[in-house]
Amino acid sequence: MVFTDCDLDGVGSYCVFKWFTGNKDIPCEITTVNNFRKTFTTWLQNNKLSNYERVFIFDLDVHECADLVDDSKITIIDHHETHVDNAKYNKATTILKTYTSCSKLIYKELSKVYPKVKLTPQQKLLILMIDDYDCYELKVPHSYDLNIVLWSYKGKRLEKFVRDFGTGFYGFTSFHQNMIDFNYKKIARLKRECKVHQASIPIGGDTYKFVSTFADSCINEMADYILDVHDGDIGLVVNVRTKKVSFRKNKRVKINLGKLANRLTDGGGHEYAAGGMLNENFLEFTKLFQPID
Ligand SMILES: [Mn+2]
Repeated sequence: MVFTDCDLDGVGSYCVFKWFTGNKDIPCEITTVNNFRKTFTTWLQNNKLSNYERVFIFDLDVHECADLVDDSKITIIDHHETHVDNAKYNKATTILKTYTSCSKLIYKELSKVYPKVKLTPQQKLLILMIDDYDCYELKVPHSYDLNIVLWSYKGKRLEKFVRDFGTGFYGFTSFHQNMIDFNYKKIARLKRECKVHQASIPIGGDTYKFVSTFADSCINEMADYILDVHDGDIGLVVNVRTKKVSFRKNKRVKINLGKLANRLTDGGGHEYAAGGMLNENFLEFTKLFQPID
């Protein structure tokens, strides 16, 4: 049984794991860090750990659920720095390393365990694309579009991704291309219509230019856009629908967004991408912002 993150790196981790183990039908549930406790306890109501040879958890910082997952039946593989720093497990088997993606970490680790398994160029390309997207380098062609395709699926995302890319990346079909084109049009509209606010905030001896906007989709794109157009240091995207705040930054800025998101919004994440909740503390913080014409 596999539990994995619902994002591109999470579904990719599942694919890579299947390639190495050769198991075709491994049951899998996708979830998120925030929903993991609920997903796992719901699953436990109808399942027993003892009925499974092994249960894997990929690409999820579950250190706050150690009471649930610290079991000798469980293997946890993750690349998030916050997980590496805070992990306290006694019984579970773990591979926790700060890495650009969990998919690549699984590839590196399982290559050692299964030296006879040789992946195809298309499988390796898929890992490369997912890794490139998860660390948001965006140097590998189409890694960005691959993520759009995943999030454009309506329901059964994991199953559809495995159907389309479960043997590696062989290019996009016209069906995928339509999803990608539709997304670019939507982003162009959101950029035209968005309102931006800004504030200069001193943190630890330096002053940072914060820019913020509202959006309930295309969060990365909108953050990049406002950072770029208004030469911001730190970009915030507020999603009023989900009551979440996303943090992104200009590459030149040396500040850990995971820690900042934790302080401002009870959240967390990576150095370069983080998120949290739209809480009282954050609402107070937004009073420092002024609209940009
Ligand atoms: Mn990841």
